[in-house]
Amino acid sequence: MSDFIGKVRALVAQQEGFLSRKNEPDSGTGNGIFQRWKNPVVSRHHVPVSWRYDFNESSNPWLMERQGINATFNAGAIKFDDKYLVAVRVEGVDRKSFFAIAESGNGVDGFRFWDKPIVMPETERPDTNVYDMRLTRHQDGWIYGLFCTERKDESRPQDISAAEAQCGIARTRDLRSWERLPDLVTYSGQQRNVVLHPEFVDGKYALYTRPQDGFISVGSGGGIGWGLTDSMESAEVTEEVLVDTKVYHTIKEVKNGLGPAPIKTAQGWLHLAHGVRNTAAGLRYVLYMFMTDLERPWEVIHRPAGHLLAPEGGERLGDVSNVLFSNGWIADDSGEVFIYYASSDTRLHVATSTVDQLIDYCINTPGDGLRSATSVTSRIDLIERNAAVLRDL
Ligand code: M1P
Repeated sequence: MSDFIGKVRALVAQQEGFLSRKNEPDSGTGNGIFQRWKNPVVSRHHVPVSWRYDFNESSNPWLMERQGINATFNAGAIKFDDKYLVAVRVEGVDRKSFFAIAESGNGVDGFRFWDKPIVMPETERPDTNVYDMRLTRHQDGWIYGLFCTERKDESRPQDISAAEAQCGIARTRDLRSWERLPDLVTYSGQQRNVVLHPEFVDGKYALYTRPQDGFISVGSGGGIGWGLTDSMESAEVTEEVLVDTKVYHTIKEVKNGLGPAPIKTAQGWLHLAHGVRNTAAGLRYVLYMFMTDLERPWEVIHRPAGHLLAPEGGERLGDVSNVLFSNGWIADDSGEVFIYYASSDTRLHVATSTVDQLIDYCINTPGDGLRSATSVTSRIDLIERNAAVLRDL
């Protein structure tokens, strides 16, 4: 065996060892609502070495990593053929993102990428960058992937950084071959974080939107929107109503956006979203929940105050620090819920919970009274109810 082949073997074996690592619950983080798991479930080290190195000695005598990977984050998720699949946003060192499916047998470890990234067809107007796919298994029988398509804002040719975000749409039956459909048409300037509701509403497809004036700033865009379209083959939302608005001095003061498609329960739809506020250290992204009415999914019925998950420890650091973002979760038939969340635009984690716990969290967590005084009243109420229990201990 040549020295070169020996090095290739060592690379493959090293990665195999890494991929075989078992994950375990992070014992310090249980709070009765969810359980974080210790290791990220997908990191750039999970990306197959054959996607990064050239294994030909004559073209790559130094065995250099020719096409590095920068990050693996913001993944859509779905249970498919009894496996837990995540449609990962893989970002190369060239800053271009693409989608790739990683699969696990138990949802918490052993994630392995399929043999190749997804080949996402383009429209007549090619995407510069695609990312953050939300997967929805729709009542019509298709699996839809809705994602952000980013292109240069041609109306501002002098500004190199001027970008435009819109909602790209594709569908599949097997997650391997994808049919690209025309981008969503809305009458807001830009769109990101668009999510397809899994069921027809009044015989139409229903979309959660996030209207925004600019690429980063939502401007007059007031929050998470809702609109209907007759078809996904030429999707057009003519009217957006607000489901969950941004609110002064809350975790979603600057902007918010829906995460994955909602989970249907007997008590209503469970929603996971991200809320953003500004700080002296930059934007802070946290995850929060709310529930909407079963028949009228655009009407919020429970809105617990504050965040469900916020960046902790190593999660705080990465390419875009102080960010948690989620666009994928899986609810098993058993009621267990796997929340896939990314930290700081760098790596993907999992936290587990159950549908019952998340419903209880949404229904019984006090809402935000929007003033310090109301927060104190609510906390004193809790302290006084607990005092009786503590007395009898
Ligand atoms: O960098 C944090 C996130 O910023 C954007 O989300 P939003 O449009 O809600 O601000 C997206 O680019 C997302 O991918 C990214 O994680």
